[in-house]
Amino acid sequence: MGQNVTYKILQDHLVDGELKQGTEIGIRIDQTLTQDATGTMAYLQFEAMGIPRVRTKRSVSYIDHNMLQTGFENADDHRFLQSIAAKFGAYFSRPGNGICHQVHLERFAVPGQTLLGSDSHTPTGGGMGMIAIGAGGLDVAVAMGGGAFYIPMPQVLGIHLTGTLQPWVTAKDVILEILRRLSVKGGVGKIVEYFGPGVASLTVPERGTITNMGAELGATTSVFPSDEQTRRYLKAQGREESWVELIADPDAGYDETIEVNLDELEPMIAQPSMPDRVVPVREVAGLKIAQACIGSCTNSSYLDLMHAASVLRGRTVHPSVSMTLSPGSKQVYTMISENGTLTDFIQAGARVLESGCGPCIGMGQSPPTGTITLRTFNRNFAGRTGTPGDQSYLCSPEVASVSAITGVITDPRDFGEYPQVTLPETFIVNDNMVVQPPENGADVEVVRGPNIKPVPIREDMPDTLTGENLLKVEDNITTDHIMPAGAKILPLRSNIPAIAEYVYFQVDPTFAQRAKEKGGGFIVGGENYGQGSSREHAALAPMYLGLKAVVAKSFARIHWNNLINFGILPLVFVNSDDYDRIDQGDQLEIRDTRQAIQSGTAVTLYNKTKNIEIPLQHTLTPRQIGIMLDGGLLNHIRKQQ
Ligand code: MIC
Ligand code: SF4
Repeated sequence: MGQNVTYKILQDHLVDGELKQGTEIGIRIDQTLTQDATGTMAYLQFEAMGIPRVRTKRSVSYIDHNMLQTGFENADDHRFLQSIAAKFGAYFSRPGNGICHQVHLERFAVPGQTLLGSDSHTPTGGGMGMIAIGAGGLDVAVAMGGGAFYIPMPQVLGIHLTGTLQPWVTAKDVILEILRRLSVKGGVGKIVEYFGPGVASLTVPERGTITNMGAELGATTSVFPSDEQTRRYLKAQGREESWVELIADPDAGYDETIEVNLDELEPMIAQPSMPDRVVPVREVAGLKIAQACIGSCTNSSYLDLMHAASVLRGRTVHPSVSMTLSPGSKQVYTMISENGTLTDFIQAGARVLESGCGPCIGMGQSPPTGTITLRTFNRNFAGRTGTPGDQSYLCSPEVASVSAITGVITDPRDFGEYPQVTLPETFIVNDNMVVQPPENGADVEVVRGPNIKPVPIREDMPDTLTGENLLKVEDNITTDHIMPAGAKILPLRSNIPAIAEYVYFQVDPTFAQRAKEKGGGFIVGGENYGQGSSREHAALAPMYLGLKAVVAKSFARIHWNNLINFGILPLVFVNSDDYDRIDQGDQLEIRDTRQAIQSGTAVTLYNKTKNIEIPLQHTLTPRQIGIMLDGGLLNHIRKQQ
């Protein structure tokens, strides 16, 4: 049988294992990306490994998240990242150059290659026919050092696209429809591959919107073929030489397929506070909004902004709405400025921000209390906007801009004729905001601000894990619950002792204090524990507070991996009902843990308070067992050296 695109790229990069489901594979990583909120840790970890220079084909360090600089912390981090990139041979994308995923797609993504990024939306690169995966900073540091990246061999879910998008229906609606059908855990353990006649009409930026938000399915990544559209986009970026054709063999199969007919789609919207609470826009039309934000790595491409601008042109944002615009990159910003479109935004009353993540990660622009905010972003997790009790809806730039004018959620098909916008023949290319590393960085001095603290490291795993169940949580807990972001907390990403004070802050503000007083302990969770961001701080900071194990019904991939990397044992219930047999505050114990995880998959949890035994299991591979025993990946690597 022929191969699909996923198998072709994985096969080409396989360095360990075989492409057999249920086993672990190691793949070679061609490119890495980091951003500033996860990058400081990633580079500190890379430094701790003692490797003199990155060994990838290309590593890029971006500044896009922590841009507010309300104190010295972010600015110090920027200087640190610039100097350490020079030292170790990484390209440095300066603040103002744009959001990592948008810029990477424009300037660095190469079909057929692999990309590992310390950001969960790295799969945006799948729009260019890459296997692009999000991971914790430590995994990215290992990949920068030339190490393989390990994943359980995923299933390939084929999404068969037919038809073409109708006026006012966009790529965002495609992925929202898929989220509606599959839910935020529908992609766990899978790579989503798009195929079929509907693929050809989608441009690379549109594909990027779809693969970007595939992260919200919990998928390992998503990928499109590399075809004539890909060639066209690369040519327009002045990079045609990077193009290779990469399409599934005619007789290729998929583990599972679903059908999406683009002709039948309509404008969709995700309701608060999960990206899969999707309904057609018309079902919620008429709700008053207070804010409309255009931007983020999902929807801030040239095409997105041109569509939004043609709605705004000659009109005024509704008096009760505040509208923001964050162009995805300097390239996009320059182009809408040169063709006059920026004026349309300014004249309409949009508040034009810099090129970066901005409101998407709660760095400013929190909406007013008790109001609806409409965002073209990918996540609407509770509190992410920075306003407690926020009502954040996710939609396309078309829906956001039309609604910004009317003041209520509006189906854009009621608005008038759809503005035709086509991909430009050539983009304005100027990489003057990307700093190339020197040939030899040995003499470069790394600049460290006072907020940059060393990475804490855990001891070897003890034989007995004992302590209190510090917290019991529900299904679909996100990393935003575990380790919130936003303007107050994000600047502390380089300082684990300081950021640890905010672990689970919005769920239970006493958590950090209790964890410290009790000398650490356990957390009990439901399904899909740790979905969302790749931030390893959601494992690293709890580790610092003494968290020993997380017992859940199931885990999200990146967080599960991050827990292992930092020596916190992730365990699942054999019988989900046993979730009810542990309460917060119960005293728990696992004996002979070292022996237990090495000799099989069964682990017994003793609930001392209730005097019962609860059967658990681990799904660690032999490689991961070694990491756990050594108290985490950094220790493990050091011991091996
Ligand atoms: C996010 O969208 O949540 C982030 C901020 O980009 C994160 C990374 C981070 O927490 O630094 C992500 O998606 O991985
Ligand atoms: Fe930035 Fe938002 Fe994209 Fe995360 S999802 S990389 S915060 S724009």
